[in-house]
Amino acid sequence: MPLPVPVLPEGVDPAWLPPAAFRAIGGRRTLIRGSAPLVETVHGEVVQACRRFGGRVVRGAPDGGAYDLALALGAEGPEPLGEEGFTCAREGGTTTVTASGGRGLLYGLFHVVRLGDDAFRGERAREVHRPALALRMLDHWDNVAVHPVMGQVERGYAGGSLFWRDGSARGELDRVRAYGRLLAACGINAVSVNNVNVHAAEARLLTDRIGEVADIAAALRPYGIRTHLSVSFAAPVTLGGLPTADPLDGAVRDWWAGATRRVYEAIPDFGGYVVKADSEGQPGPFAYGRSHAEGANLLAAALEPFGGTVHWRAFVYDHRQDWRDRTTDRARAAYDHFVPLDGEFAEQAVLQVKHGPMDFQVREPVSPLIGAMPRTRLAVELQATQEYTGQQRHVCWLGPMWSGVLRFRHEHDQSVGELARGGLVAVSNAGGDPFWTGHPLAQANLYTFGRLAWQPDAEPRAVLDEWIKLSFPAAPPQLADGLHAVLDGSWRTYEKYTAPLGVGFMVQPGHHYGPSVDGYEYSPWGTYHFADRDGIGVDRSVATGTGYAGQYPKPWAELYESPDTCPDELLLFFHHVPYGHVLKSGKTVIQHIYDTHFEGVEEVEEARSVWASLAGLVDPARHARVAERYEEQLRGAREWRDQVNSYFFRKSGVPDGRGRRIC
Ligand code: GCV
Repeated sequence: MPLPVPVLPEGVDPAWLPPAAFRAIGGRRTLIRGSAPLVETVHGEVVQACRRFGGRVVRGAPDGGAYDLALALGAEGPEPLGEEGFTCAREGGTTTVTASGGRGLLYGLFHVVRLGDDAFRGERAREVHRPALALRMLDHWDNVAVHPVMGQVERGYAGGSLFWRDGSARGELDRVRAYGRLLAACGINAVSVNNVNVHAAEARLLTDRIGEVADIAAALRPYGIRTHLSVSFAAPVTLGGLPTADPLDGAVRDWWAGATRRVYEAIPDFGGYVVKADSEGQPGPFAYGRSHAEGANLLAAALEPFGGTVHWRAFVYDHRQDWRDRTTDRARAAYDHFVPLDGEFAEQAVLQVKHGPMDFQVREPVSPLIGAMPRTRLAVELQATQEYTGQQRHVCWLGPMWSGVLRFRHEHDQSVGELARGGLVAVSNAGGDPFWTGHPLAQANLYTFGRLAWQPDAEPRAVLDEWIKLSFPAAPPQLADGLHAVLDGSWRTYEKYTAPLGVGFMVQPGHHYGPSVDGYEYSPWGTYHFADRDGIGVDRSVATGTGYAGQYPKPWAELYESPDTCPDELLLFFHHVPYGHVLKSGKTVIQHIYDTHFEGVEEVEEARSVWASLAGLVDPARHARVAERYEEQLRGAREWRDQVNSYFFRKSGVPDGRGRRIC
């Protein structure tokens, strides 16, 4: 039986799957062969498209006619396709997609949707498509109950949670299924449904509330998405009533084994656990004098009989640092904690590493940990939710930043995309907002994440092009050009008007929106810029600083070690330099700060007017929402410019070389 396509609630945006995206398929004759649960999903998709556009679908044995499209589960070809791969070819007027698993066939269908009419033109040589990374996951930082400070979704800028509301399951399972459909269409195959900061209500999802998670899993399953859960390391104590959560304690091991068995009884294809331990106040193995490998292996052992995985986060650092202590460097922490444990993690344990050493700033170097644990499965974590990049009030398309991270090569000529054997993860930017992501243009980040997780060396601009074509199927060239104009360079624009040259933070403490140059300067969180009257930046060299630069292999360690060779965009992350230091661009640091902040605001003004010119080419509600957010972005960018420029003018006493007014 074909599975009906989920119906979106009135007013909810179809994002990159508007009905018109299926026009090319829907008007043709399609044959679907094979039997597996996800084939019913594929069948349902094609049936709906044909109903809308007048085509025909035949299931099972061919009826003797000719077909424009054949979607078939079949025997493997010369190369293994696995559960998720597919082939696509066109010969004799038929486009054929074959796969050996239902997920592969679903991804093949969405491939044809992306190709549109091109899928049905001329001949196409057989192509094999397989995801580079087996796990492509979104982590939701959704709270079950509304947290007094963080709200329903920690760092959420897209309305409430898709899953939870005021302590209960939200229960809108068709919407969850529609979410799964969008995710499958860009290649995402796993979702963790609750915050890594596990509060009391979330903790119980593991035990007596597992049925609520099972309902979500059932809604996501038809689109090939596996469900994961964030759990608390202290669960044996807080939920199990044991006196300890010591990972080497037999009763603790038994408790996790039993709890995990019950999870799999409820959700047979459950993906596994996500754990934030000994991090920002979350409990962990340090309390028992145990290592993080011992902690992770405890959960890995519980999951192992069922094929599940524990994603153990490497975000471990001292958040109660004394700002006077210049020897402690937060950037060093993950490497210092975890590199000595390389080779000690069980096979079912994946170490999940943030892409940079600090915390999702607009510019950071790639974490040195990613290249330093060859005997450990690593997953790389990105942040689609725009905590530090404009909170979905500012346009900031992160494709170029993520692509730069994934293409970065540590050593042995392996890129980050290749080293991420445990998968690519993003903190989700989606929620209950009718546009899913608060800012309608932030949908592009979610889509780009999925496509880069499938193919980490994909050209981000080509991915953006796909998103534009799918989301706006009838887009005249003027709209596509306009969308590129406002999105392509938006990350660099954001960087220009915020913290300069890789130094990071300078945000309002707590909520992290808007400028506060000294907001974190005397704080325990370890996030400093050390600006004084002579200069700015953090000396992380081996010779005179914290030694962080030495955590990289050559050539990076040498390149970052000296201000003469360090790339401009990371200069202040690695070095404390005088305001008069001349960058490779030929400008002094202080003039660079002034210039980029003026330019950043001008670029937002320009983008705002490009967007205004697109009125009439996009639907009025979307146009109005984006236009309104541009007003806020421009206000915010001016505030950033004026606070940052004034601060450095007052510190340095150096006037702007171009004589512009600095407040
Ligand atoms: C979920 C940053 C964020 C926190 C987040 C943390 C993490 O510190 O500000 O909200 O907590 O990262 O990644 O665990």
